Amino acid sequence: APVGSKRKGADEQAAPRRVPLGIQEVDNGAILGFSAELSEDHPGFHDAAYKQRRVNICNLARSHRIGEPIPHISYTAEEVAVWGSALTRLEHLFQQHACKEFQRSWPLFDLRPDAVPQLEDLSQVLQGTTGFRIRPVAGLLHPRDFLNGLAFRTFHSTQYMRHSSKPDYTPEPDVIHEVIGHLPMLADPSFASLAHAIGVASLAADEEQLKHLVKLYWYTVEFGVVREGSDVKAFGAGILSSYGELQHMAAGGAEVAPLDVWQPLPKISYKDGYQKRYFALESFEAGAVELQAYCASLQAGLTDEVRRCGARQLRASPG
Ligand code: TIH
Ligand code: FE2
Repeated sequence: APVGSKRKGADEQAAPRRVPLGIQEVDNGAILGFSAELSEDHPGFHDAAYKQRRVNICNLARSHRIGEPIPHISYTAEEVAVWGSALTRLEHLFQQHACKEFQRSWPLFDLRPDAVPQLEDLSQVLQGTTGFRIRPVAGLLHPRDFLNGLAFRTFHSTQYMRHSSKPDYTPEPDVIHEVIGHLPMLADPSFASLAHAIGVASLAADEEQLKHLVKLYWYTVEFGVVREGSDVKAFGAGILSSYGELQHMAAGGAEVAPLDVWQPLPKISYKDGYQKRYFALESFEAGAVELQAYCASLQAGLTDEVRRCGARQLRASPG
């Protein structure tokens, strides 16, 4: 039987869970990790100035309310240097290793090495393409909250910079990962509708289904690759934002397997470094159809009330 499709017995009551009807009802305050409290193995753990900086930026995100502009951050010279070198080095690899959808959206954001862009400006660009908007967040959300955000065309994004001692790979999301990895893909209409479908499916998913949905999200939106002729190109943000991971992928450092959305996927981990296996879509369009089919199988479980609200959201957004 396909994973995540287990049916509840007629008399087995599902645990009561309040399904958000709009983005205001999605919690962005409950942070699971990668917030201001750095673990002992974090490269910034012994850097007091870095830790204070993380606290300040996380507090700004916590105080943000929907509808207000995203707080402006004055990035330090050191942060700009980390950004600039990541951008310059990654850009050299994109032409050969990023998928065509990514390359098409890339110029829209006009990213430059001499300034870290502000999320508010980027959110405006995004809203003019696919209707997605950015909401700042202090760290890693519960996966249900994060995916629920996508249902309302909202992408939760961190604003802090990775530590300067480890610019090529960080196990946590940071502003480089969000901006360089995620935003160009979210500006692509077919990718955006896929991300939206995952979001709507998450509204309907029970705990078991959510686990599979999170893996599908991870092996596509974060670490997906796609075949273009005889080449394999990256579209996952975790590959595109990391010079180390992108080189690893380009050098064939990991196995590439076809993605079957109905089959179990490997456990995900933030701690094991570069991926050992990437999952490939045969084409972006074909993969999106498969993923949407899985998502639709969950959406069938939505109540009419939530479905109507989702439709209102769709009409309300320009994309
Ligand atoms: N490893 C990525 C990077 O260095 O940019 C960040 C993340 C990807 C997925 C989760 S965190
Ligand atoms: Fe991400």
